[in-house]
Amino acid sequence: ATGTGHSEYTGDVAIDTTQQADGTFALIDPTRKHVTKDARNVSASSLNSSSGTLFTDADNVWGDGRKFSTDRSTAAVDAHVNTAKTFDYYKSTFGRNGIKNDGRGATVFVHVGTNWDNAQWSDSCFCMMTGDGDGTTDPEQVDLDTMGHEMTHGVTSATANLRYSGESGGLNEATSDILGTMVEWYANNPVDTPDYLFSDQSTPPWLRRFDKPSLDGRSADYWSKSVGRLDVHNSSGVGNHWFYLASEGSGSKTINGVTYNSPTYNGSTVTGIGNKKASAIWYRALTVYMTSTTDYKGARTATLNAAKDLYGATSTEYATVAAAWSAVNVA
Ligand code: ASN
Ligand code: ZN
Ligand code: CA
Repeated sequence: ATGTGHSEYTGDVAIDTTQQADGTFALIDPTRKHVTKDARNVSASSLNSSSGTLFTDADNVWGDGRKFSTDRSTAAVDAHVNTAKTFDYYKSTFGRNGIKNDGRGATVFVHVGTNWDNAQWSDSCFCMMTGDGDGTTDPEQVDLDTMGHEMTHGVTSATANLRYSGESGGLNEATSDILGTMVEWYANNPVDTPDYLFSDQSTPPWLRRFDKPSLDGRSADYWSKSVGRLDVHNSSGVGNHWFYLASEGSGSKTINGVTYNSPTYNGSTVTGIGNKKASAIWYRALTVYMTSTTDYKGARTATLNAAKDLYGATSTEYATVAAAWSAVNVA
């Protein structure tokens, strides 16, 4: 069935639901197969896929469109439709049928924990878990790039399975930031304009950014031999910065009203190939060439191999991949 959702972040949206035997509608996506549940404030570490309660509704009109809503189904609208958008991005861009490419849908939890200002993916639960924000400035963690980020952790687990520590952990996080952001570019929603800012709706003005990751005060702009000792959400900066440079190039640029200024390690000027090509190269590298122990040097090789497959060894795309890695000090 198709319901109406009064979402928190993108206005009124169509929402795919399933009518049950008792006539009520449930947040079960009939084609993409994900199921959205209320975790009832149980913590992330205590949840499994049978925890919580399925959202049901009599008239198939959901939510009240407000942040920090007392209507618990409001965050569920965003989580449910943004998971659907992420599924559609993978299907239409890469022909990928869900997280494991087997059509299986995840369980999506909202209202996890108490004032839990976070979201995460769990392999063991095959779940996405989202918290309610910090209760003051950060609302529910169910916006599109966040849901794209978390679902992408599932895709990474099912493919390269990048180990979640050291440089491979930074690459795992960068993969989720990059492809999660590409879901936002795919959706191209005028209410959530595509950008190179991550978690800009749910952690305003943004949690991380791609043009100069160090602007968050923690992330690395460039590779160094100690980069793998940073938290994985900060060593990811090297990969995120590569993605920005490969997509948009170095220097200053205003895109959809946001001004970016991207520096290079070696003082070079990089000209971008656009984010569709840069992300297609990353996805092929992830799914064909990267392994659990790939480090930044290995990511350079993996993306060059992917660029060679997609565009040829003498292409502008191949040369740009190399130039962008050199510009983040991965030689
Ligand atoms: N939001 C974080 C992530 O997806 C949560 C975590 O680090 N477990 O990376
Ligand atoms: Zn992550
Ligand atoms: Ca964003």
